[in-house]
Amino acid sequence: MKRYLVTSALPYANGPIHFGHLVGAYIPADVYTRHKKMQGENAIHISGSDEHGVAIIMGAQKAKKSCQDYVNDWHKEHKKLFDLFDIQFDYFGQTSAEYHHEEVLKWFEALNEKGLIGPKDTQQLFCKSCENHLPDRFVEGECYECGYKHARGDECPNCGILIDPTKLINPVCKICGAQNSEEVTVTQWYLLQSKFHDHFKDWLKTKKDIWRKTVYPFVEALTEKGLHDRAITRDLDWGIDVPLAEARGKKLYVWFDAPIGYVSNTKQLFKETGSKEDYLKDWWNNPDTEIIHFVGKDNIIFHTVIFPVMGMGSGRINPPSDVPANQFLNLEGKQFSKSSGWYVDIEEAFKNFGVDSLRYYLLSILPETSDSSFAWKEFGLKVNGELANNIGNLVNRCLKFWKKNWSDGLDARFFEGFSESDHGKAFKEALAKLNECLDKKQIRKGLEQLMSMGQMANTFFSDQEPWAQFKTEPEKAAKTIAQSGIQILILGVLFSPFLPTLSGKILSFFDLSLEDQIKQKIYRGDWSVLDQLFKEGGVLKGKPKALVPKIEDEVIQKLTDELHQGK
Ligand code: B3M
Ligand code: ZN
Repeated sequence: MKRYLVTSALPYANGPIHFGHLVGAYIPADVYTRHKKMQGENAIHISGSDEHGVAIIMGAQKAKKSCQDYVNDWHKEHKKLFDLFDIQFDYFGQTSAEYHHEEVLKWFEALNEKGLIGPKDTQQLFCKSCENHLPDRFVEGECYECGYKHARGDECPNCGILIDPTKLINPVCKICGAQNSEEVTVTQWYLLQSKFHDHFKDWLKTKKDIWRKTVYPFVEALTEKGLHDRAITRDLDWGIDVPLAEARGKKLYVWFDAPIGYVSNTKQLFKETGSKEDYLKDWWNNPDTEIIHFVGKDNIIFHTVIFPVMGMGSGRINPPSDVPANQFLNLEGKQFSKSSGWYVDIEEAFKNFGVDSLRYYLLSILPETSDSSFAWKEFGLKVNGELANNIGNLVNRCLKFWKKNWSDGLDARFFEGFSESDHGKAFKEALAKLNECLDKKQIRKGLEQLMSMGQMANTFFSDQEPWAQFKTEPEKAAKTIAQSGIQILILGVLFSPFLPTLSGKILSFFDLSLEDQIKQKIYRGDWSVLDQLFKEGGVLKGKPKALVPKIEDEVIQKLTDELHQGK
């Protein structure tokens, strides 16, 4: 049987999660994994904190904390936020943990044995004022390709090229702020990717028709002329020790160890749950496993080139089946920027609107094919006009009518014949399309498809006019409500990957014991269970109420004003 190993980029444990992160990796990965689980597939979602590297060291210095305390604190923060947003992981670990270090050393040794790691002398910047080596983000300067003033030593955030820090124009030390660096020669160990070029190319070609149009051509163009060897060691005090006597005092580069976190966290999952599964043989090295890395577009190179080379080269794991990278999310067309006040406080947004409305809006603007934009006005319009109108109102109207007129329950016969009815058949066709979208990881389109099913259920309800039927032919009204009720139950199940909280609320109105297996059957379109479920008739629990609170115009206006005033 197939297995689905879903990963989402390990967030750096050095700052808050924002909406861009959520739509870039975590929400899509969450929806996809939940979808696969609902299909009854064997799927796991793995992630964790990325806790090494220069950015962490600088952050800890600024916060006046030890690196370990600093990353532990952010790790907790991130977990809390993911919980608020219903993002579910089978394991969310830490790369500073012992189990991770052990796994990384095995990779280094395997690659070294295969001749894919070797030392080279390189030119590096050294700050003469504070006497520190300045790799990666320890140095900033003008980009020699595009002229952007704040290119970092590892990459230029403007044009996206990987930067050679010694070529930066007017380099500035990020530790002490001095413009007083010199080039020095140091030995670093390299991942000798150039040796792996032909093998890599043969593999990459197999992805041509599978990967997104925003991913494959980009990777192909980037690797056309050959793979570059990449330094995987650094002169730092925080990180994983390089396991070579000649490299004493050096640490492994954060991008070498971080993606291995997917693998070490899988191992740890099985260890902690007492599972007999082997993380390599049964999962990472199993030809039946689909390995899927959800990442933002700035992480494409690492997940489509370097990590696959590390995996294939070491022989420890298979390369990914798919890397569904997402584009960027802006705020009203401009990049989010906390320092200039152009941002949205995510926890406050959660307090104001709750998880369903925010997740709904974020899902509806997922930057799957191009950059997209968050805007408060649109948020209000979509939540009120789509989620509240289409779904919330229908559930409320139908179930209230049911409760009011048949509080002891509706007779079983009214629920019969759903699958064979026109409205049931149309629903099933739509469900097949929804499954197809999600299988292709087109999550935004999948949500649109689900909302169109909501529309169908609305049309059925209004066309039948149960309130009018009730006056003249109460039996007909009973049938309408029962059949609408089934549609609502199905919608409730189908919402579970997208809006798990809303899904739970909808399903909680029905006095039914909906075990996972039953839900999975409904999800897969095996609707014979419906007859089974309603064979004693249909009873409602509790009091139906509005599920999606309307958002007031004044609230949206206030948030928009505050944003533009930079509050
Ligand atoms: N922490 C970069 C980022 O958060 C990095 C991803 C690691 S995935 C192995 O964008
Ligand atoms: Zn300095």
